[in-house]
Amino acid sequence: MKTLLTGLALVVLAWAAPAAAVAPAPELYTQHCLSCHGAGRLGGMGPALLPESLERLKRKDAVATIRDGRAATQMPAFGTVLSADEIEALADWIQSPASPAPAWSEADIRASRLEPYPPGSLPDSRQGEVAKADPMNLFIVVEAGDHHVSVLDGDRMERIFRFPSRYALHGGPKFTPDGRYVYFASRDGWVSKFDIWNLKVVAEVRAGLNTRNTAVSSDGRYVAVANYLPGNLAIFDADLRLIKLIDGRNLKGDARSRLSAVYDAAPRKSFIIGLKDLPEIWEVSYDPAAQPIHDGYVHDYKMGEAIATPGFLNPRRTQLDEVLDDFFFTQDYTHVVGASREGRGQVINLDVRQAITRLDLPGMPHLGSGISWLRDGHRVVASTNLKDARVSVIDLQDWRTVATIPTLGPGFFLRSHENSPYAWVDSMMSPTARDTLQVIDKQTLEVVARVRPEPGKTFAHVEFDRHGRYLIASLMEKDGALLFLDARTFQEIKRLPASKPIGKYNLYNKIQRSEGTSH
Ligand code: DHE
Repeated sequence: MKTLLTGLALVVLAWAAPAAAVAPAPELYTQHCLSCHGAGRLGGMGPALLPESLERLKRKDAVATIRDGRAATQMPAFGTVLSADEIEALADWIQSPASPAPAWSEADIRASRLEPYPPGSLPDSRQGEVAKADPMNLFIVVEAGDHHVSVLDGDRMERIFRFPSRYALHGGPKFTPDGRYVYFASRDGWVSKFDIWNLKVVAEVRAGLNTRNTAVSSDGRYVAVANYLPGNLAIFDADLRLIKLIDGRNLKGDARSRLSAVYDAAPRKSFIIGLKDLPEIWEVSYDPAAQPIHDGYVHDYKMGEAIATPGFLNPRRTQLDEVLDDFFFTQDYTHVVGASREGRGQVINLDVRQAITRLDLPGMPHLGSGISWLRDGHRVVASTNLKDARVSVIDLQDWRTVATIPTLGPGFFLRSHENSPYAWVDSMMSPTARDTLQVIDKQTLEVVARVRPEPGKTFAHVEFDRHGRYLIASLMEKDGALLFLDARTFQEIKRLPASKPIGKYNLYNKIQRSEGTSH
């Protein structure tokens, strides 16, 4: 009887014990996260923690990051400081909309600007290791594993410099025409201007809270940044001083859009801008002689001298019948070959400002990584597919699909060079074939080789050297590598260790707008 009573008492005691209190997530944030991730979750030393910034992070990974921290970063482990319930509460909270809604005004942009090396403070000639290299055969490499950028001497196949970048750079870095400066955009909106001749970050600005990419005008005078949050296009001068913000609104001003990307259309002296939520494509001229445009739009951002010439730095809109946000441009930039979110393709003529034909492209073409070349006297464009194991090849004269090349899996990037008979495609969207690059003969349109250096490890994104003699491909792993492959024999020549190298960018190919790479 005594034992039974004791047992009952224990049960009652256990039932009555209060559950450990879970502090509200906003309080936990203020106490543990704010010093690095910033007020309003807008980011600071650490990245922004807004749903828009965390779209790519699965909830279970957010929980694991808070609990275990992140190796090789400043993010500590909170597993011993916070309870499991508190960690769950924080993970939920950072993935819910911030209140008040995050804002990033002109004043915020201007106040964020940093200029460690003002114009004129560094030598106007190439210094140190850069002076010894062919300046046009340098490569810039974005290493996402530990958020660094490397500079490679393409002739010696050596890394000559490595520096920490902003958190999560994305998209192609963009070069000035003389090859001295390169601009990087981070997903959190930071744009950094790097002086390649002096190996120094010379200016930075936070252009938005969630940024897609950046473009540099072909005269090197303007830098345009496409933002998701807030949905706008920010235009800067070459030293990253804000000139103008163009809001992602339609003509009537009653609908808004995020901007999906901005590209430089050098032959047109303009930027072309894709909209994520509106069926429009914009062209913003940076030619001071641009004709006035009377589109009825209220241009309410009247800053600086940019509006002195109407039409100049103001959007010219082409209305579409559906939203397009992934593009390939013909070499003269007259035509945009675009795909909708559902993968439907169409061709838009930027001069007549309308769609001229639809494309027969199944699956989800990734036209943004399209490349072109001459085949039997016809210029063709090839595109990978994000859903299907195929590369589509389209004739740019009659817009017919001339071939569908079967691949091992859905691919992301396609690359070649004027001096190479081959195009290289990955299958990085495939769980089983992401470790293999395939080599396509540009004339027969057949896969002629497969390169699989490390089974099971993601192997993707290729960039040729300026002469087309070799190419560099990424082993996209935390302890990854840059593999130098002979362009004719496909054999490995050399390997450099790298921390999840993503994109590689050859100065010459980018500045000359090689037909085999993106620009
Ligand atoms: Fe990218 C370029 C959009 C996911 C690596 N990516 C681009 C560009 C756009 C874009 C619009 C062109 C920018 C330019 O040239 O200035 N990317 C998107 C997406 O919408 C998508 C599918 C989803 C997203 O989260 O944004 C996406 N991209 C990725 C990745 O997951 C990749 C593989 C790894 C990463 O860094 O996030 C990735 N994107 C890249 C790279 C380029 C790029 C390496 C530049 C390619 C080049 O050679 O120029």
